[in-house]
Amino acid sequence: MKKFITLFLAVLLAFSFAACTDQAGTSETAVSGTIKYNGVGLAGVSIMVDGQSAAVTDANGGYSLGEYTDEVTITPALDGYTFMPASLTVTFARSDADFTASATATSGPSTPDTPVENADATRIPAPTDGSLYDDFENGITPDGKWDIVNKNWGAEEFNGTTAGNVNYTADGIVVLSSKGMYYPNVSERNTGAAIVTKEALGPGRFEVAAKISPRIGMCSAFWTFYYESENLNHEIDIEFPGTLNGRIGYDSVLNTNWQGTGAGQYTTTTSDLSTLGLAAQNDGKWHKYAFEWSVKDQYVKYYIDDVLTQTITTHIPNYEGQFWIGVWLPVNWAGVPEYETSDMLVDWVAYTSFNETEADGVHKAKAEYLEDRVAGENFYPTEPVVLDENAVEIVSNSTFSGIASAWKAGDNSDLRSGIVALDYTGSNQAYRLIANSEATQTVTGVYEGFRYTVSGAARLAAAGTDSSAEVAVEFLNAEGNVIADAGSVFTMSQSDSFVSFEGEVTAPAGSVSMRIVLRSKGTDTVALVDSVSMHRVIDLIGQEDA
Ligand SMILES: [Ca+2]
Ligand SMILES: [Ca+2]
Repeated sequence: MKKFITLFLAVLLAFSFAACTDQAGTSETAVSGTIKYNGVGLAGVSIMVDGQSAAVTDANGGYSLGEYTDEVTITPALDGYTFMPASLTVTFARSDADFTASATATSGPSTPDTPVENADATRIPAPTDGSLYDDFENGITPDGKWDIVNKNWGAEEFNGTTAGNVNYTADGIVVLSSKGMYYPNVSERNTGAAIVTKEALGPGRFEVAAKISPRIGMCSAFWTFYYESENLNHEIDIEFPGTLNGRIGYDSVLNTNWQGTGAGQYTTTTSDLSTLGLAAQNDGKWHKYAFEWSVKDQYVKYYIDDVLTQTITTHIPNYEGQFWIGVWLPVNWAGVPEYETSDMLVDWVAYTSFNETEADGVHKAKAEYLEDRVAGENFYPTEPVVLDENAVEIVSNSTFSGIASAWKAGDNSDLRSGIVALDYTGSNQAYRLIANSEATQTVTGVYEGFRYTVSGAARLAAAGTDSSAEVAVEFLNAEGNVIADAGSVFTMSQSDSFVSFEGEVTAPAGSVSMRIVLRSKGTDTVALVDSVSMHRVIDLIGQEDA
């Protein structure tokens, strides 16, 4: 991973954006082409011209270069791939300078024979035996192993978990959606989702293959739970995000076990994942979350991807409990849900009993305390949903329709107080930036190597003598300082209609968040921004962590 990032940082930070107008074409790209892997465009390939970085392929594997007067040699490069041909010498303008990529053998995941877009390629193999196993190949149904949770807990003023936020895909993935504070439908804001086993489970190994919710503001968790009273609350938790040095993030994990909720009745720990060789867990990849719980030997061992993150030997629960998986809204400690939607995905769950008994100190769960949260079969999803992780909109109110409260003025106050908002152009709505002003939106939980496409449309409303405006993406470190030089991804030009733009950015080392900035300069600037959209580029192949 490190090598991959280093290779592209220089190029990507240069924000090599291609602008195209919806009027007469302005670009003079004389050499272009596409790079494909298994018939699908391969993004992120560095294009070298005579040994110098010149471009990076976009989300569709396409690239374009400027016009050259001499013969040039084009060479693609991406860690983990070889290319056919290895390089191409061009002497004239052409749009078919194409390459075919092949994955090279690595010590990481084996080369899949499925296309890039198929998430199966990087799924984690499931155990073949166990006391309880579900790969959700049949979705999630009333006659299965799970209840669907529809219950308020966490922040009182919010809406807890909502049954309607639980869905599944046709290829066996449970989708637990959370809707943040900028979700368009106000009544659905600040809701999470959870499923829970119908049975109470005793000591054993609990494993889940999942992608936790990538946005900050909700808690993604895996936990056992048995509750009779505050003094008999037996629980084992894996929770994200953690808090390290006062900063909430996905580069740490919270492991806690409980016998009661009072002081001295539980043990809680936070582990720094970087010291364990583990990536920030919202990296878009499948991970395996597990714990082993023994009453007989008095321990809980917590794991991520088979790496031991914590061993706790105090406050070991001794009551069987139901096993929960969900994303929910706690009071404060998981951060602020400044997003529209963020999904947690679950591929499979496996539980293997240690067969410990009452002789070992295990207490059976009393039936009257097992939670019954379902209101019948109507709560279960009946049709699979289609999941496209690369299409999830990162920007809240990306089209500036309605009240765009997700956007803040430069001083972080409500945008509407500092900037003239909502310029109506026909039925469309755009932001209107006045002279020397900024509108920003911050996305937290962004770490080294995270890639995003950026696209949208904007323009200068009139050509003044001192006017300019840009769309920029800045990456910030833990101290809140800009790491990458405030890179302009698009410089607006005067036009009667919106000018579209697209490109890609990658977070450099040290990133913990990014800020999207709409910035106008000059004394007589009036700029209009029609839309700004960012999508995560999740590389499912060829980004082994090793
Ligand atoms: Ca599955
Ligand atoms: Ca718009």
